[in-house]
Amino acid sequence: MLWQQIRSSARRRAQTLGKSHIPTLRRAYRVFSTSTNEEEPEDFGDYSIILPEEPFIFGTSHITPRRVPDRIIRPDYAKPDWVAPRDAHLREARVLLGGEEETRLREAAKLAKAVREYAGSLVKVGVTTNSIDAAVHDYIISHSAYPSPLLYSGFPRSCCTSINNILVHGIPDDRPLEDGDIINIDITVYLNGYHGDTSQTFLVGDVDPPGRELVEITNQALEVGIRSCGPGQQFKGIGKAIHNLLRHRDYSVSAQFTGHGIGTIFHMQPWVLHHLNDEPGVMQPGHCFTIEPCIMQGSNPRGWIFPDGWTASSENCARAAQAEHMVLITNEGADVLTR
Ligand SMILES: [Co+2]
Repeated sequence: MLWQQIRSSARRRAQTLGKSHIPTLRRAYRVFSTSTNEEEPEDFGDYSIILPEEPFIFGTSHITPRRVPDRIIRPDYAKPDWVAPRDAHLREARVLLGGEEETRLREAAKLAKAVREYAGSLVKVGVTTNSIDAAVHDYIISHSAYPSPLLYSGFPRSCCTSINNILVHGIPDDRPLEDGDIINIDITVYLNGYHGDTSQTFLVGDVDPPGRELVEITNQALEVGIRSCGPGQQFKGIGKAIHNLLRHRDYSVSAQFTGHGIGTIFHMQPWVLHHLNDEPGVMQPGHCFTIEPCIMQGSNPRGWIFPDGWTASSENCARAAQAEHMVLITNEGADVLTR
C-alpha cells in the first residue's frame, strides 16, 4: 500500500540522516493524508518515493553549475546580466521551410535525439543521476553545443532527471538509481542558434507491471498527440486525443506542464496543452513545437514543487512518466524531428 511505502521510504531517509529528521516522517504522513480515500489508499505498485532532503534547503544556489568552455555559443539567458526581452511572450516558433533555418532546427533536434539515446545507455542500477548529467554535459559540449537547461532561469544542471513520483524538472543528484525505478531524462541542446528538445522515460532493472504499463501508456499518449498534427489541424486536437486515450483508465494527464514552441528560443508560443481544452490555435506550415505529456497513475492530476523550486512531485506520490518529441508542421504533414 502507498502509505506503507511512503513511511518506509521516509524511515530509511530518517535513519540515514539521524534522529533530528523526524519531520520527514511527519510530512510523509501528511502526504498520505491528502489521499482521496484514507480508508483504502490507492495501490500504485512497488517503488521508492522521492522526497526532498531534510532539513530543507531552499533554491539551488548551493549547487555549483557545470562549466562550459568559452568556444561554445550560449543562448542569451546563459550570458551574464541578461534581461528578458519585453516581447518574449509574443514570439512564436515558426521557421521558413526549405532553407537554412529548417536545416539548423533539424540538426539541433537530431543531436538532442542522439544525446537522449546516449543518456539512456547510461541508465543502470547504482548509477547516480549526477554522473549521468556529467556525461551528458560532456557529450553535448564535445558536439559543439550548449546544454540548454544549464542556467535556464538558474537551473544548475545540464539535463532533468525525474524519478518515480517526480513529474518533471528533477535536478540530478547523488542518489544512485535503484532496481525498479523509472527515470525520465529530458535533454535539450542549443546548436547553431537553435534548441532541440526531447525526453524519454527509461526502466531501471526490474520494474513492476504497473510501472511498465505507465511508461507504455505515456509513449502511446505522445504518439496519439503526434498523429493529431498537420497543417490546418487545431492544437486542441492533441489534448483531445490524449484525453480519449486515457478515458476509462486509471491515469491522469498533468495540466501543470505544457509543450511549447521551440526554435531560436527554448520555450515560446504556441503552448501545447495535453489535457482536454478549447484553445483556438491552428497549426501552420513552419510551426515547430514539442508534445510532452506527463501521465500520472490514478485520478489526481495535481503536483507540488520541492523547496528547491524545480522538482515537481505528484501530490499523492503516485508515479509519473513523460515522453517528448519535437514536431515540425510541413506543407504535407508533420515531421517528428527527434525520432
Ligand atoms: Co520541452
